[in-house]
Amino acid sequence: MTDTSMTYIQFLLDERRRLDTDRDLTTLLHSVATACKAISNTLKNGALADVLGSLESENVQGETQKKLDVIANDIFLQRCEFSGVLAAMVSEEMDHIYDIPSRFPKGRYVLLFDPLDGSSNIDVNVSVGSIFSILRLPEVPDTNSYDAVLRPGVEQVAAGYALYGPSTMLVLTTGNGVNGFTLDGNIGEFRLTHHNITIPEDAAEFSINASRAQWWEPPVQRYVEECVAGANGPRGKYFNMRWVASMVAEVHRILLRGGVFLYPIDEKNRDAGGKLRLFYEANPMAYLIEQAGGAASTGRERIMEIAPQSPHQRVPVALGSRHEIARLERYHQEYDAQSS
Ligand code: P6P
Repeated sequence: MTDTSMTYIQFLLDERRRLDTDRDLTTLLHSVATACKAISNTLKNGALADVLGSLESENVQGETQKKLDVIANDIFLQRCEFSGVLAAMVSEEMDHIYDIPSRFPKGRYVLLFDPLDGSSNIDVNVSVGSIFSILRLPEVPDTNSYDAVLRPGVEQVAAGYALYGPSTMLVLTTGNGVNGFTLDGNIGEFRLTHHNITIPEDAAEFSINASRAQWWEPPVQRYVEECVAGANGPRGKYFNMRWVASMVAEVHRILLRGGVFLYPIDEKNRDAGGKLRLFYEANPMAYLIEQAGGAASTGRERIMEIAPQSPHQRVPVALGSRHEIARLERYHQEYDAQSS
C-alpha cells in the first residue's frame, strides 16, 4: 500500500527496493527534482525578480530566448552534472551535446531536457514546465558524440515533467506506471499526491492550435471537424477545446481527465518535420502517456519507435486517450490509402 504522504525521495527509494532500480538512476532523478524545485523558486517571484523578458539571443531552434530559458537551462546543468552519474546532457537551449566537466565523475546516463517549455507564456504568467527524458548507455563513453545518444524513445528508462502552475508538480515514470508529486512548500519536498495515474480511454476535449487549420492534412481536418460538429455530427457528442500553448499543461490535463493533444505536420511546418522536438518533448511525453494507458503517435507511427536522425529533430505529435488516437490513425490510414 503506497503512503500518499510519501516524499519523492522516499518513493524513489521504495521503488529501488521493490524493483531493484539502479542506484545511479535514483541519484539522477533526485538531482532532476532539485533542479525543478530551484526553477519553481525562481519563477514564483516573476516580475519582482527581474527575470522576465527576452534576450537578444536565439536558441538552436531559431527561437528568441527568454531570460528564464537560459536561467532554467543553467540550473539543470549545475544541479545534474554534480550527480556524477551522467555521460552527457542534451538541451533544447544548447546547440551541442553537453559534456560533463572533468571535475565530476561520469556515468552511463544521458539527460535530455527542455528546461522551460512554453516559455512564451512566462511574461503573461501562464503555466509553464520542464520536460526530461533519461537514456542509459551500454557503457560510459570516452568521448561524447550525438551518435551515442540517438536512441529511440522505447529505450528511455525514465521520463517526466515539472508543471509550474497554481501548484508545482512533478510527474514521473520509470516504466512502472505514472505517479504525480506536489511540492510541499512547508518542507521543500515533493510529496506523492497522484498515485498510479491512469488516462481515460475516451475523450471529451481536444487540444490543437486551430489557427493552423488552413495548413492541416485532410485526416486532421476530418478529426477536428467531427469534434466541432458535436452531438449532431458523426461523433454524436460534444467536445470541448483547450489550447494553453504549453505542452506540459496540456499533457497534465489529459493525463488526469482524458483528451487528445495534436501538433500535426502541416503545409507550413512540413519542411521542418513538424513543430515539437522528438528528444525532449515528444518522446518523454509519449512515454508518460503510454505508461498511463494512452497512446502517442505521429498519426502514422508510434512516436517512441522513431529512429532519431538528429538531436533537435522535430516530429508530428498526436497523444492522449487511446481510442481517440486509434481513430485519428485510422483516418490517416484511410487518407493515405486513398491518396496512393
Ligand atoms: P504554438 C511551446 O513553445 C511548445 O513547444 C509547446 O509547449 C506548445 O504546446 C507549443 O509549442 C505551442 O505552439 O504554435 O501554439 O506557439
